[in-house]
Amino acid sequence: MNKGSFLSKALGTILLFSGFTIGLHSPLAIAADYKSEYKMSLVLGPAFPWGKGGEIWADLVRERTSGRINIKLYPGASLVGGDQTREFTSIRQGVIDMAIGSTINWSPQIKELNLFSLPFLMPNYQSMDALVKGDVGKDLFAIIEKQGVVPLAWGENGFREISNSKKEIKKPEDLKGMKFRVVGSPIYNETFSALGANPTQMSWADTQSALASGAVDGQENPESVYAAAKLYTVGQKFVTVWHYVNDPLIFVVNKEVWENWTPQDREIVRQAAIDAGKQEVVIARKGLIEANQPAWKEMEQSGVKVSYLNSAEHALFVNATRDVYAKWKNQIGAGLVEKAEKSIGSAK
Ligand code: X2X
Repeated sequence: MNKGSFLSKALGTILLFSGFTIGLHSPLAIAADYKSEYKMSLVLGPAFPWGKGGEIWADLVRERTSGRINIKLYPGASLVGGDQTREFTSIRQGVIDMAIGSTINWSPQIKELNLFSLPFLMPNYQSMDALVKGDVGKDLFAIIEKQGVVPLAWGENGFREISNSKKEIKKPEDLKGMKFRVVGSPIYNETFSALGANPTQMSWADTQSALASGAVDGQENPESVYAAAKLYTVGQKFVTVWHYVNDPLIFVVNKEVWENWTPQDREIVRQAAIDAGKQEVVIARKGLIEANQPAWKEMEQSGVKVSYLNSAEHALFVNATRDVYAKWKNQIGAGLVEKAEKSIGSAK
């Protein structure tokens, strides 16, 4: 081998090697390990604040990763056949890559999330904020993380108000014998039973037709859900704004999916979740935090009778559900509930 060809071979090897190295570290090579689509599970689609939050999150991630992470929305809990109470298990198992889920739907797997379903725990938005932004929120994220799911940010479904097709509700006796659709955690059955009603557990997917057919008389959901689903068109003409619970939303990613992303991309996804969560909360509270709650005023224009409780009426509902609260305080963990009570007390 002459000197010239040796040099050119050596140069070729160096070029080949450095080219290989560059190739490995280029964004394209990394993207090759990524899925072409990440599946995001949601119960409600972009017509609702919840799904809008999902859309914002997915869009921010796509923009900020230049398309390396491409997320598709699957509303209607369609990845679990509409059974929203199975969503959390499917995220753990990797059937779902990421999700924005309600604490109610995940509480069958994580009992501590029933905290937000304790009747009349949170009197207002300040108490909700105090919980999710404070130590309670941190504790709950640690619990979720231990279950193998990575929590990133909080959003909000909203204060859940009661509606029905029969009559105005102002006191617990008014619920007597009425059939109510409730969501998938036993605490709702117990709360409605304590109020003298006849609760029946049902997924959201089945709820609208059950209301339309009269199989159930009433339901409970935030104003944004009531309005976007036009529940007044399926006979739900009576609403009582009683603020008995508020379900936060949690933005999460499956752990393996998370670990497969570069640290830089993880940070992008986390920050996008935080940004989307903030925007989603603003959308969810629109028309509800202003004086006179214009969102409910608008429903009145659709022929809905919207009722509010004075403090004496409110106290009757609190008293009627006191035993449920006490029982579930222990189930959830008295320590966590006391921390939440304290946090709410100092937020007032
Ligand atoms: O099913 C409901 O009522 C809903 C849409 O609010 C939840 O997923 C908790």
